Amino acid sequence: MNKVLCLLIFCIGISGYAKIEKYECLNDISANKAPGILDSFTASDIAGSDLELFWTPSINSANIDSFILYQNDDVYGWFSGTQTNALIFGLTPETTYIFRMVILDKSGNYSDFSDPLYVTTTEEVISYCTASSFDDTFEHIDYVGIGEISNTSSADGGYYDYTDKIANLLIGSSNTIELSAGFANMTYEESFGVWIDFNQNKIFEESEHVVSGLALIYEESTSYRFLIPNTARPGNTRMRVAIQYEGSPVACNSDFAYGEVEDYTINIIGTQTKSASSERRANISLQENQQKLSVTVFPNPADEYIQVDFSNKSTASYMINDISGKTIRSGTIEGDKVGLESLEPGTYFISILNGKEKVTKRFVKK
Ligand SMILES: [Ca+2]
Ligand SMILES: [Ca+2]
Repeated sequence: MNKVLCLLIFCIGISGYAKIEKYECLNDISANKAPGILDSFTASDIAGSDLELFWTPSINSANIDSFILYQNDDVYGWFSGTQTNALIFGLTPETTYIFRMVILDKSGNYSDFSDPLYVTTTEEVISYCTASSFDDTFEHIDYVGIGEISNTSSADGGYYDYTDKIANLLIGSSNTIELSAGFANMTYEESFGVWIDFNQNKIFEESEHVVSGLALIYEESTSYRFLIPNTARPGNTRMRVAIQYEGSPVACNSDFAYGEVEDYTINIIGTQTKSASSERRANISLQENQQKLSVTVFPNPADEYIQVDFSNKSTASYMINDISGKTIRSGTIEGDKVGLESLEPGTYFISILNGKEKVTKRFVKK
């Protein structure tokens, strides 16, 4: 069985019969020239509907053409030979998924499957935890200043939702937040805490605890500096500010005695970039780094069209395939939009070709 036919069956892989064929086919190929599998294959940031995968090939990446990622029995996507991570989204909460990888080397050989990686998504977190003091009459947050936010307030009843107040901050930037405490009569020793949900999973992890300090100056703001990490997800992000009398505040405490909690919004601007430990991908702008043809498709999920933003503005063509590999539509990109009329709701792959290079992105049609 030749490789093209093998791959076709490999991609179809829907019926039980086809799965058997796929297995035999890949073993036949890999028995001839197996280019190696993975040294590591891990998942992190596992949430209710998304997670991130990281992998390390066991052969020199210079010899790898593509990684083909499987989610259960379906092709999730093709990734360039230099890529080592991917954000997987649209998952069902509390469900176990099996991820496997196949490597296509630059000689056209397909590896066998990698060892399976079993990942169980968590319970979906619908909303942020509550936090509120029992009594804010003695002390309260009376000023929060960061970016465009400059909010003076009184005692708000233990908690107040100021998420309509938005500060635009650049990813990777160092920032200053100014906080001050207000008191009814006399001053007390208070502690501030600030959390920003950088990975937007609706959980304030300790790694997102950006400010922890005493509020010592009555009715004068105190400045604290913190960094927006390169791994933060772009977009509107919840920031929680708390003040507490005696002891350090925690992000989720709806029953502490004295103090106040306020929530705000930080709009993180920019693209997630490669950090020292990992390279992360934005959930809607699947930009493949280290490729000459850099492509971003959005919105995702899409409705009437997807906008294609690519680095090389020369004439480019496109091809849309469904999850089975069947070509649904192809043509030349006019402007920067590709219409999705008549496409049934579901998952598709769009390939952008500029004559020399090809980049494939996964998207969802609503
Ligand atoms: Ca207040
Ligand atoms: Ca978080």
